[in-house]
Amino acid sequence: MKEQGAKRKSKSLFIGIGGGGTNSLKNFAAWGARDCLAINTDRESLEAATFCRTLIIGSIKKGGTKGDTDVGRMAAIKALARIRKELAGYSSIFILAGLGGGTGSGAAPVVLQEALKQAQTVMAAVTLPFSFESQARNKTAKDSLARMQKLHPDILVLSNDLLMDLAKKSTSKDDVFALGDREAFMLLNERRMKEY
Ligand SMILES: Nc1nc2c(ncn2[C@@H]2O[C@H](COP(=O)(O)OP(=O)(O)OP(=O)(O)O)[C@@H](O)[C@H]2O)c(=O)[nH]1
Ligand SMILES: [Mg+2]
Repeated sequence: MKEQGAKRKSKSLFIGIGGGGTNSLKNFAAWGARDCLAINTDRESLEAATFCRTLIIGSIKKGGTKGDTDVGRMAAIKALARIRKELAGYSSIFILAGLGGGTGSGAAPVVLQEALKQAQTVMAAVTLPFSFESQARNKTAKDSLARMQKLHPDILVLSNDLLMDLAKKSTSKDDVFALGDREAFMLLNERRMKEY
């Protein structure tokens, strides 16, 4: 049985985790996502996220985890009570993260596990790193995705390489990311429609 939690006006919560996840969330908010929450270990990045609610996890003074998944995961586990409070009362929860760094890759599986306890509909949309990014980042992303898929089958996986292929040659990196965000936004909304 799912927990009911506090009643909220909007039923869907969009969560961006880490730097990439927060950037995607910014696009989602601009396109009309109402309840948005950014979770990060990086204070500066969160301070700039004025378009949404924010939740700092961990105790890093400056910057993020610098690619350390264990630090990202532990930060989320220690913040679980606060995360639970933020997620309470939503029937749909959508999680966004760019996998490959330490915060998104470490914290997203923890947040996903909590979301599955609270909401009827849960979906995640994640990006895999470009192949020109380091092997370590690609492995981090693969491991994190495997962890998430073990918890839940409904994970939308976008490949940054493929997005780059689909984009026009002159397109900037931000526009390539926006292309993926748009795709994820459409698919997640389709899922929300099915709830009614
Ligand atoms: N979709 C999307 N992906 C991004 C963006 N920025 C970075 N990424 C991808 O996401 C991966 C993870 O990067 P970040 O999100 O910055 O990492 P983080 O989760 O904040 O982790 P740490 O900074 O290491 O603690 C990168 O390797 C990129 O492939 C973005 O704006 N949008
Ligand atoms: Mg970061």
